[in-house]
Amino acid sequence: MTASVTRHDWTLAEVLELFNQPFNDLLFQAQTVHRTHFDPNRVQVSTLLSIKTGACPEDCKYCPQSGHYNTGLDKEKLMEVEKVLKAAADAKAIGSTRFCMGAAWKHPSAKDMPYVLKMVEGVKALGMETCMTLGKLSKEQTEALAEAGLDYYNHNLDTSPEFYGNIITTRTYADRLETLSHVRDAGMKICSGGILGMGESLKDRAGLLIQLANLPEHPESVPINMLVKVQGTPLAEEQDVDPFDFIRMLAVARIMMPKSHVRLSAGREQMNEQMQSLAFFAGANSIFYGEKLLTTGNPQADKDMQLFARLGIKPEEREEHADEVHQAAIEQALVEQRDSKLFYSAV
Ligand code: SAM
Ligand code: DTB
Ligand code: SF4
Repeated sequence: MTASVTRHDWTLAEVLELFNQPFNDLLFQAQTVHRTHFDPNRVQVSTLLSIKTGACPEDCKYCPQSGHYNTGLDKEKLMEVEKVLKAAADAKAIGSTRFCMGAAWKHPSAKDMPYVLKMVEGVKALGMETCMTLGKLSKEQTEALAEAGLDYYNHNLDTSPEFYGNIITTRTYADRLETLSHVRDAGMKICSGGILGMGESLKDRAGLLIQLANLPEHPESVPINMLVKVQGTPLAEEQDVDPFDFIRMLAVARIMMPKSHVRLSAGREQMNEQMQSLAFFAGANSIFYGEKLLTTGNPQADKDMQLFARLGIKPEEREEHADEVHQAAIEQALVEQRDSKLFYSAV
């Protein structure tokens, strides 16, 4: 197989073969593909904000925001536009280039759409890339978001079609595919991936990647989440994913979707730095940056900058100004690292 070919006809047998290679062979192949299309020392950084939290009518078994489970989460109605723009400006100031706004909705309502559109316009005006994840979209809503300047829409397939019904019963797989096709038709970029650690089999992991890679165009962004186990959700007691199996998933995603950004997404707080560096070697080249995901924790920004500095990784740029901000953040992190003698922590 040629390392850099973009394909849309993956079969289960082929993908299982990729997964079942010896670990070193898989990582070498993934890193080779990665280097064909990307600077291996650049990682894209996005920041998340929950613009409407909790009381979601959907029953996704992994999700702390579902109204079906009692997770003790503080519910919040749609945030004011000004507050969202302030959070975006803060994210930009620490060097994030993309701002992702998430709402715990089945779908946006007609009443909420004007506010959501203003958020897109405002974040765009700050010079950041915009991303939203608001649930199912109608064709008209998708077009309005594209017109307002939305760059990316995040809508995860989450798992294979076969396993999906064990996790979500209130929204179908076909609904999700339909939303993704509206997003494409409106000319926006797609961010779509899934979660590991929900009790799925290797076949289901392969099945998810096949669904994503066999779309007419690969999603530009593929978030691979490690389940964040939240008390009160039905998946709170699921078994941990073997760290090497998680790395294998990233590597296979990299090989199957060679030109997509693969995001080392939720769950980084539960990963040590060695595992994260292996994830970057496997071809992950995007992270969520900032101390909170939507409702759960994420590593502190300065910790991430220190890790980047130690690995010689630079945040991916989108404009001149961001360059200066990132450089300053990296220099600051290096100083802090020296001060805390982190260089010697491995001995
Ligand atoms: N409500 C919208 C929807 O589901 O389309 C948008 C927000 S939802 C929280 C976005 C994605 O976050 C989900 O599709 C899922 O993949 C991921 N997610 C949610 N809870 C998670 C958890 N506990 N651990 C890992 N990923 C999670
Ligand atoms: C994605 O794939 N992961 C992000 C984003 N897309 C919206 C969300 C992760 C959520 C983790 C649980 C929480 O913080 O609520
Ligand atoms: Fe609602 Fe999204 Fe959570 Fe599902 S993942 S319960 S749709 S917020």
